Amino acid sequence: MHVGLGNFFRAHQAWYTDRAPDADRWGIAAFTGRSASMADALGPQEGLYTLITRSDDGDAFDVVSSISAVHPAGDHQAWLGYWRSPELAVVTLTITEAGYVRRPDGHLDTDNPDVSADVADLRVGTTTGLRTSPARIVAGLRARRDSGAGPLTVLPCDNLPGNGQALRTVLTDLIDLVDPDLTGWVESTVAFGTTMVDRITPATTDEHRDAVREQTGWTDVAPVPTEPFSEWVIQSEFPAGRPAWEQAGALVVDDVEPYEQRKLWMLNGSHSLLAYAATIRGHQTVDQAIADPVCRAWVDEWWSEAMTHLVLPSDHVHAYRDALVARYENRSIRHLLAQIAADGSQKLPVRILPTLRAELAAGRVPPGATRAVAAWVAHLRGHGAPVKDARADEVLALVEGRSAQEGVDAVLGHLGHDLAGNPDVVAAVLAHLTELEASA
Ligand code: CS2
Repeated sequence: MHVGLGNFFRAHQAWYTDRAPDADRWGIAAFTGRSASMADALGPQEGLYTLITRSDDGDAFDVVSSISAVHPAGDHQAWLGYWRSPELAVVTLTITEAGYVRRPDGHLDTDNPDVSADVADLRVGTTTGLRTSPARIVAGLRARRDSGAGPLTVLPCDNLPGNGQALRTVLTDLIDLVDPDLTGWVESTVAFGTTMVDRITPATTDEHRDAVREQTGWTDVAPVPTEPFSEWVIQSEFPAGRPAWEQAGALVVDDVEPYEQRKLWMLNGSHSLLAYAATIRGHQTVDQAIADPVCRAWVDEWWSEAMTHLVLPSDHVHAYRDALVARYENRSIRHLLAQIAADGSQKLPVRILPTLRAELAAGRVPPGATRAVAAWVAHLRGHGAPVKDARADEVLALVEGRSAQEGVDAVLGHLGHDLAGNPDVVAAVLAHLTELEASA
């Protein structure tokens, strides 16, 4: 089963499952996340869709057939039915960073009105109108325990460090509030895996639908454009089995953290830097930004800082960096910076701040990391890509009606008192902000 039936999942987990040699023994029951429209699009296509793999050499078109059932998130009876089935072995998630409804300390955000409504519903056993993914999963876990359907694996695939533990923390918080008796069963029966996922996957446009029609003759209302590169690194137990993903190219490891840090800091960190800073310079896509020598120098500077703190062998990290440049230069995927800019409140802390803090601990004030923070402040102040954030009210309030200096102080205070209390960091962010806004 999968939660978060978006393009990323369809270019990634669904594709690996389709390519596994035992694919005919598995099917994915896929549920939408926040938007139900993908269920309407894929239902009539029986879950089938075209993956368009785009490189500067041209397009490849493949039909992916691993999705065997498609449901809107609200189809709660179907949801519980799968959890009760002993055939359910793995639940994968792509619910975005915001979908974990975490506070900055990683615990469940119980002040979120959707969370409090879900807590009230779960306490009285009403589960049909649940709003958040953690609450739906708790309802599913309960159904599984009550039906005696046995162990399974929950495998988050979002860009969060330690995503397995991140999910386990919010679920444990929720279970403590609504059904503490469930805790022991979850601990003894459910495996939480941790994964690093990597494939650049833009949103679908009419141009993609037209390309499928022209090149293959099929009408597909929801094809998925993606790049040739793909990586999936998995650390998990699978008490109920899994598709042979490793034979489709996934890497199964004992410790995913070094891969996760490499990808989150180098790829996602530079993505966020460009999403805020390069849009101020008028760029719309990643390929435009990386072709601009000014933006390229910013990215190189950021990479040098982040790479210092990675533990994977240096040749491996350098090869990843070279591959990243080529991936960003891929003009045919038109990856919009405005898409990447969304939910900065959830992304900056995990993509940029670990390197910023590691550099400070080494006695340096890193220009690349402080520029990324400054670019986010500029974005909140109305420059570059528009603000679209699950916590927009909270983060916009940090800068509204305030001077640049006050805005920097407030944003750094929000990101961490250690940062706000460091005059060198405050000065560096303010200097970058002034420079970025002057170029707007
Ligand atoms: C991007 C990611 O939108 C974003 O925040 O940084 O979706 C990125 O494209 C993927 O993680 C690539 O694997």
